[in-house]
Amino acid sequence: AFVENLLKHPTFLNNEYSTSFIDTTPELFDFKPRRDRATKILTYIADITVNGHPETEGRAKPKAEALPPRAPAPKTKDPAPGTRQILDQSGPGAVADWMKEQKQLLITDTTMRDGHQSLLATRMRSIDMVRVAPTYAANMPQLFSVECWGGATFDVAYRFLQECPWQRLRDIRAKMPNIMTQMLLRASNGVGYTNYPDNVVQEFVRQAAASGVDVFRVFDSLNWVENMRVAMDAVIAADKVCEGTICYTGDINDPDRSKYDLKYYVGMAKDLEKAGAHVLGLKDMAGLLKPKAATQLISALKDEVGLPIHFHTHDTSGAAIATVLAASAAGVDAIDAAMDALSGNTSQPTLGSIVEALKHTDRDTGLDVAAIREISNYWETVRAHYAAFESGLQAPASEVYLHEMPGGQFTNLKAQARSLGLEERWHEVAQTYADVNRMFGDIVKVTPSSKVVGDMALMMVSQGLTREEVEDPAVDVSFPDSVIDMMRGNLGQPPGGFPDTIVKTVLKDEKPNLERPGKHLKPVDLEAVRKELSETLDGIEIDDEDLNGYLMYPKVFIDYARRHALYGPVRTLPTRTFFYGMEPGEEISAEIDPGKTLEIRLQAVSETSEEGDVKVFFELNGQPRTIRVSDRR
Ligand code: BTN
Ligand code: 3PY
Ligand code: ZN
Repeated sequence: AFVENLLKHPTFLNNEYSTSFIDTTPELFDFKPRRDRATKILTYIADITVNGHPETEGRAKPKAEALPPRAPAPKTKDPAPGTRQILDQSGPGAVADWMKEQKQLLITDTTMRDGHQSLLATRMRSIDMVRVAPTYAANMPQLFSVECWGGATFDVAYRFLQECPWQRLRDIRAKMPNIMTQMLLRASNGVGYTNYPDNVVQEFVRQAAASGVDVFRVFDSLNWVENMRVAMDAVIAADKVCEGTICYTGDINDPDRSKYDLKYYVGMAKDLEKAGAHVLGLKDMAGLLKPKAATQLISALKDEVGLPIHFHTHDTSGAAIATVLAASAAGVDAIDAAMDALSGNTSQPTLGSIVEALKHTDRDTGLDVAAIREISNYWETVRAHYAAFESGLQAPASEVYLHEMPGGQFTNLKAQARSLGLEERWHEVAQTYADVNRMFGDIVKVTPSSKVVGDMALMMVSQGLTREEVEDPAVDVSFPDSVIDMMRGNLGQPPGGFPDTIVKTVLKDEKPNLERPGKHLKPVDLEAVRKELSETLDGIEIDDEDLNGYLMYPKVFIDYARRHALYGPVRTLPTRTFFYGMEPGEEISAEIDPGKTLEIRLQAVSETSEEGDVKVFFELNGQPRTIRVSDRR
């Protein structure tokens, strides 16, 4: 009866309905409105066209002449076999052996993960990646891996891009069948900011492997190997490549930073080898490893550890390429670089320039420089559409050796400082960040520990507090929640523990937990959570990917799922349309299923009615459609 009722409603007969319609005629919606996906997408476009996208409001706009990105043509329909075939046919141990046998420097392309995370606030949409994946497969089959998942991309996909991160992974995997995909996993912190129960971490790794991750770079934000085992074991059980990773901080040659000396790193590497890593990751998230230190560190690790070594750095200082070349000369097996157009500054060093530097040497990468230039030109046209998320960073800077902020955090913290009115005091924030690090006992700073240091630094600068004042028991300080949480031991322990002074100042009489946090977290009843979530979302089916998304980010996932029910598969829209809507007369297409494409033309936009509604007139595959949205401007 309700369906009839709805279908006879004059608004529906006119094909005019909108979100506000749902609000104003609730009696029709005691059952689920089953609007088709095309209508949902049109509703989204209409809404953005009229009201704008909250994420780009007030930000720089792409140039009107910025072209829709077109991927370079794949050179062959039949891509040469690559590392993925070694993994699938012979397993992760064979990948590690193969790495050690290679003379050439192996290269991971980070453009689809750390590149845009570090330069464009992680805002790159799946469509811009998936479109070029076949070109990677055909034209760059010698790549060791493509880092395209994990880190901050997981929650940003749901939270800001209204798309499913798992679908991104499956789509890239399907279109790039010969190159290993790689993800960044924060060990027990998953792809979140907190320690998850062991079975949540295990389930997440199982699903990531099933959906298409080949290489898992596993790190702990305090370099605590004890806290990495659950994640590492899960990767090993899934028969994927476990890259057990050291986070590099300080300077091995600075006597003032002797906590993080050569011996420390070699010791940690041996622990990771014993823990079952197939590959040793060396993650220099802030870009602090200097060329001479790279020579010493890589040589020592090669001598003392049997694993192939994979080096990751950031070019914040401008010196990263020198470090990469030193690491290469010292025998590092693989390194990370970003395609030229998304490289440099807080991102990875420049892939094409590394390949050129090694040409005609004994570590010649074998990558095709013409193919690199073509793909980089593609990324250049993609980047133009993300002007709203550019940081405005003008130049590399040696100040990174003072503050030691990770590349992925730098521009974020700068934006946070701006929003607190502290933009003009950025150098003070940088100095305070360094002071907080010392106050916390000189810790590794990488997600999530870096966020804790950043929260504390911003609080101190905005309240005008010095380290001495914070440590003075007579001064009453209200610490950020993240600081209290870390001092309680909820992210684990740094080497040597946190200093007593700061623990007592923050926790007063409360005793911290010095054991592995996961040891005290109850396993989650996965099927009970699935059922509950389904009920919250009006009975929709919750598959394993959804469940894992929810376990990482409950609120973010629910908001995403609710918007998805309203707006449909908006990931299929071109990036300009997604962020800015359409202009009258403009035509776009959106492939909502393989072979099922919507041709959408925006005809006109009406004036705002007295009720505050705007009519947006479309042609959908040649048929007129009108969508009404409320004007919230
Ligand atoms: C959000 O702010 O909710 C995340 C981004 C998705 C925004 C969509 S755009 C159309 C609609 N209007 C809003 O204000 N939010 C959603
Ligand atoms: C992340 O965890 O997202 C990082 O990029 C850390 O460097
Ligand atoms: Zn990084």
